[in-house]
Amino acid sequence: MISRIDLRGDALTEFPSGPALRALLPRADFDVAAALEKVRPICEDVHHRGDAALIDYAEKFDGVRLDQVRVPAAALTEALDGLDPAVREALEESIRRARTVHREQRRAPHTTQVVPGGTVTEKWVPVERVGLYAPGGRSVYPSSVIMNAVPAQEAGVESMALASPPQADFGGLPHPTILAACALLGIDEVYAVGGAQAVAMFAYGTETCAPANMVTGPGNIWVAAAKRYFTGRIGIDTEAGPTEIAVLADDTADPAHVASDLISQAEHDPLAAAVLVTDSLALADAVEKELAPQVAATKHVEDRIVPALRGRQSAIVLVDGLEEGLKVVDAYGAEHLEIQTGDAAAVAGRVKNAGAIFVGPWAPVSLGDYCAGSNHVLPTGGCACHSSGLSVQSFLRGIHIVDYTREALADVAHHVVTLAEAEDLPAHGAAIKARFEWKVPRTK
Ligand code: HSO
Ligand code: ZN
Repeated sequence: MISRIDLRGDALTEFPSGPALRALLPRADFDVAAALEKVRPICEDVHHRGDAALIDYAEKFDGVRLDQVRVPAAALTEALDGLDPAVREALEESIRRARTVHREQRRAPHTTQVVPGGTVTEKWVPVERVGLYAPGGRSVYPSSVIMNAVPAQEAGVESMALASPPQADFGGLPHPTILAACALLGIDEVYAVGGAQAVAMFAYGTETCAPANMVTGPGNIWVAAAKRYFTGRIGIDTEAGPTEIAVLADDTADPAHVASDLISQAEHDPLAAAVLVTDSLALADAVEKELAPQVAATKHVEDRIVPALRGRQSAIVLVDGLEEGLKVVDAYGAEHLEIQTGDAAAVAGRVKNAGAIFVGPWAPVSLGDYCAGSNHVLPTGGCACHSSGLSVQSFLRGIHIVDYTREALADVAHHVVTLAEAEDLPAHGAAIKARFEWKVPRTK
């Protein structure tokens, strides 16, 4: 069901590191660059034809002919009224916990006195308008609406709109649980638009949808490609690739729990990655034994879980000890990393690359997906070595405010002029000298 990669001493002469180690580890093919060429004409069509293009693409890709792309307010209220009360309660708890965590990520302005009379203040300003994307089809995740909206709201983003594909089964509206989540979060500007065309709608704006400064939210490869297409023009969160779970475990881990956690993320996508890194052959064998019956007992088996576990992106990686295990998980840089070892908190403290870390037996990834309070929009594909998950910070811009007195400028003027001359930019120096009767003041 799942392949093995043996990195133990008797299989290897020397433990690899850096790119050599990364090359040995499994990863799905997710070729955003190739998809880019396909989304370019769609994006440009939306640019030129606006809403008419969006309506045509809804017919072509989603099989519904819409009169308008904006979802009427009444549809949001209706969706909330029709929501299962238990689901409503759970979503509300998820929102509450996410708010508790994200509220504390807000940033206050900070002033540094560099010299007497010279200060630099960093103030934090929210992005003005954000477009959130929520996938439809296989992945209708109201939890992802929460994970995108809450940090934006806590950052103080004033204008927020959501796009999600029209569903033929629901009269051309986005899925009702997505609409209900919007209603719970106070998002009233919603569009029945999916895929790359939704990103283009936010990037360029159309007759009904004002352009946004930033687009966030998960999606398929077309959404990722459209985000890449517009990078530089708008802000994005990440180009979300297929989801990943890595578990670093030793012989103290419960194999049934490790297996169920691997399966839980394999459930998302046939390209989802499930990676177990362990120094215990007994645990590896026991987890593998657990997989078959647990897989057989769940849903989404043939279409997602089996291909995900069998795929080249999933494996059990055997190592000699925890030190090597840590090297492996750092080289892999998982979206989600569970630590199921003795003294898991200490081990977690040593991890350098992961989107989010789940410590010990009682913090499975599923908890983080819904109700830990943490964010589940996390870097995939190894991007955890340079990027973070979504947070309040993602929606803020830090702006430096430079404030110097005449004396403070005079004090440092000769250095500025010297550096300007060293860079052959005399006009830079002149901008200083002009303020001091064309001399370089020397106060010291
Ligand atoms: N594990 C997914 C998020 C998700 N899980 C949504 C369930 N619903 C990526 O972090
Ligand atoms: Zn999940």
